[in-house]
Amino acid sequence: MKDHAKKEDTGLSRRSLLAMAGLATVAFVQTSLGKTVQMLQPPAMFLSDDPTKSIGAPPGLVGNRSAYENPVKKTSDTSSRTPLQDLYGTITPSDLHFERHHAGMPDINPEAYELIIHGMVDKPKKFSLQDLKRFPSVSRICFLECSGNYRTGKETMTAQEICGMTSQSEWTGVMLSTLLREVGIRDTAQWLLAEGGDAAVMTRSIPVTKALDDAMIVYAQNGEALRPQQGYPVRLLLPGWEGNTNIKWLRRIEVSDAPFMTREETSKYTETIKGGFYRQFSFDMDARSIITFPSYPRQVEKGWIEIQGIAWTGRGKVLRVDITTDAGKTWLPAQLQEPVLDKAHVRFRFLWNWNGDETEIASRVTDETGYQQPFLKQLLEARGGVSGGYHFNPVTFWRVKKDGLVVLNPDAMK
Ligand SMILES: Nc1nc2c(c(=O)[nH]1)N[C@H]1C(S)=C(S)[C@@H](COP(=O)(O)O)O[C@H]1N2
Ligand SMILES: [Mo]
Repeated sequence: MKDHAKKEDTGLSRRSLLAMAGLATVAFVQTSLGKTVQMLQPPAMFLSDDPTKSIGAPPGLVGNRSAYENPVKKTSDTSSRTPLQDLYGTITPSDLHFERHHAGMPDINPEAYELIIHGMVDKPKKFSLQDLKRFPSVSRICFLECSGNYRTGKETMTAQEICGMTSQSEWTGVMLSTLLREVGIRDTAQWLLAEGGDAAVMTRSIPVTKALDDAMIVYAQNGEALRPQQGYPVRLLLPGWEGNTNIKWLRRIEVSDAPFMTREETSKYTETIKGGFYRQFSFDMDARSIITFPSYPRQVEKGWIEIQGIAWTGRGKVLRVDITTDAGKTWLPAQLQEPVLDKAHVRFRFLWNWNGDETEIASRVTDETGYQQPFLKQLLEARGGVSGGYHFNPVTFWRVKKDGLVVLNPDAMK
């Protein structure tokens, strides 16, 4: 009460108090009564309004992020990246989910929406959004990653810039197998075409085995309707498979006995391999991990540091994540946050007592199939010397400089 009364008496404006905060320890403040008051550095309570002394803001129709927090996506004309270094846990807030649009984001009226399933089926059908919601629903947490998720080249790069095209949500919808049974998929069917209703009319061929395994037709994300950026009102979700096969704004599925050889699987989304060959239909996302704390542009102090990051694999579960704090000489297992979900981002933690010497830190994941995240050198060898492109997932080394600044080592050839 005393402090509150004092503030009212002097009539100090919030602005003058805030201005004082940035000045010397002694300040002269003009009050509304014309008195000049000399104050030592004002107590913390004076710098912000004391929240216990007045009624706070009322509840609103939608919540909002604290005005003190400002995680943002990094955008280009055709994509945006999740700020991995600013996040906690494993669920990506929906408004920070990465985006990749080949021809912009369409505006689709859910009332007019239809999904057509036809081809090698007994009863071709059109499903409205309401029709889709009448089928038994399923929810699943999994990551979605663009296969072109790799950037490098300089020290001053954030985790977001390096590999921010991976995000995780809880998705809700209907199993694609349910719909395929509904239309009577024929035994001879081998592939489906999934087609988007955007200006790119994006199409991919999907093997029936995946469609009947864990493919979902999703209409919700993190408890609410799918976001327009993620394919509103309906997208295909293929857990663990490269982002581009997860067709957004899905409008048509055609069942066939052969792949359709669309532009996205002939001129695009193939990888060079040794000997001048190309790899096609590389659907699974390989295991990958990255330390997100500490990472550029953080500066750390000597002593205990909880190294943290995320690891994931499109082939099942993460088995282990190993950490090096001596530039790759020795590796020790990190702790994995339970539950470790299938085809999902997992958070790992590792306690490190930094002695202040310059060093490099890195994480390396092994998945349950035994696959180990490759070092850059191994990947370049396998790809005939070509860096980047699709499915490029090298171990990422951060250099911790003597002054504590953490930067990327862009050419870690360990
Ligand atoms: N219809 C349609 N589907 C699409 C795309 C698109 O441009 N059009 N982009 C694909 C690519 S390349 C990726 S990586 C993912 C990205 O999904 P997101 O924007 O929800 O993160 O959607 C895929 N599905
Ligand atoms: Mo992508």
